[in-house]
Amino acid sequence: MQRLSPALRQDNVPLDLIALIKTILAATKEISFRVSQGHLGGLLGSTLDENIQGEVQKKLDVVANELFKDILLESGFVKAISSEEEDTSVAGEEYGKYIVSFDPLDGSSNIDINSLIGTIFSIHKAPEGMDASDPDMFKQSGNKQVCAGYVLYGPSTMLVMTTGSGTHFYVLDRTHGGYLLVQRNVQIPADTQEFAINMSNQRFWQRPMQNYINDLIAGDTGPRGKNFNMRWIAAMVGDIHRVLCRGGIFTYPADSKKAEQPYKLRLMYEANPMSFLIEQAGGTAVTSEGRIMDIEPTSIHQRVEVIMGSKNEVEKCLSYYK
Ligand code: FDP
Repeated sequence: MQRLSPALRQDNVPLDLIALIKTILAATKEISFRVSQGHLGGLLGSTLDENIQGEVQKKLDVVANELFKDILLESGFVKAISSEEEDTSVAGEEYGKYIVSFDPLDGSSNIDINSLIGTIFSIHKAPEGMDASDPDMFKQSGNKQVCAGYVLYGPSTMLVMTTGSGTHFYVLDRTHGGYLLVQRNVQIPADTQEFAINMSNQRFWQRPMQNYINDLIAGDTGPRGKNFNMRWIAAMVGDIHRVLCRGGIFTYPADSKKAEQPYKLRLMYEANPMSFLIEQAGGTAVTSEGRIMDIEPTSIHQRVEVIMGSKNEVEKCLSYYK
C-alpha cells in the first residue's frame, strides 16, 4: 500500500502543501490516541465554557483545538487559522503561504458515547498583501480550496482527502504511525435509496423539503416507487463518510426552529470541505439555491443550508424547490 507522501506526489501536490498536510496529520494522530483512551484519558465531559456560537465546549474539543492551533501556527507554513472554537481568525507566520480552517472535533455530542467523531479541515492559499491578523483573508469561496479533508476517529482512524485530483481514502497504520492509501478516486453512486436528515426537525422545515422527505418515506407506495432507508449518525463526518462509501443523500436544510439562525452547518469548516470531497467523488453539493462552493463567504462562522451526496438524488431533491 502506498504511503501518504508518494500518493500526494503522484497527484502533483507541491512540496510545501505536502508538508502542511503532514503537519495537520501529526495533530490528528495525537487526537486519535486521546479519543481511543476514552474514560482513561480524563477528557470526557464538558468544560464550563461556551464557544462563540453559544455551544457548550467539550474538554476534548478544547484540547483538539489547542493542538491544531499550536502545531499549525508554529509550522511556518500558515499565515492564519480559523476554527469553530475560536471567536475570530488567529494570525500565524506573516509570510506563510496558506490559511487553514478547521473543526477540531465534529460531532461533539458523540464524544461521551464512544461514537463517531472527526476533524474537518480546509486549506486555501493566503492572499498576498493582507495582514496575517486580517480575518477577511478567509472570505474565499470553496472553489478556491487547494485541499480539504477529514479524519474519522472510528473503529479505524481514516483520512479522506482531496487536493483536486479525486477523493482518496487512507487508514492510519499504527504499526508504522503513518497513513496508508487504501482507495484512490472514490466514486459516489449517482442513485441511492438511503437518506440522512435529523427527522426531529421535520415540522420546522420549509414546505419543499417536507414534501421531498414525505415522498421518500412513502416508499414504493408513493411517487418515487421505491423504498428508502434512513441513517443518521448525528456527526457530519460519519454521515458524509457513509455517503462517500456507498452513496446516499445528506441534508441539513433550512429550518425555523430559531428565527435568527435558519441554518445549522458552518460554511468554512463543514460545508465547503465536504462539498470539495463530494464533488471530487462525482457527487453534488448544493443549497436549495445553488452550488455551495460558489458561495462568497461573508464571515468566518457563516452557516449554510446543505444538500449533498448522490448526484441524481440531490437533483431530485432540488426539483421540489422549483
Ligand atoms: P455537533 O453539533 O454535535 O458537533 O455542526 C455540528 C454537528 O454536530 C454535525 O456534525 C451534525 O450533523 C449536526 O451538528 C447535528 O446536530 P443536531 O443534533 O442539532 O441535528
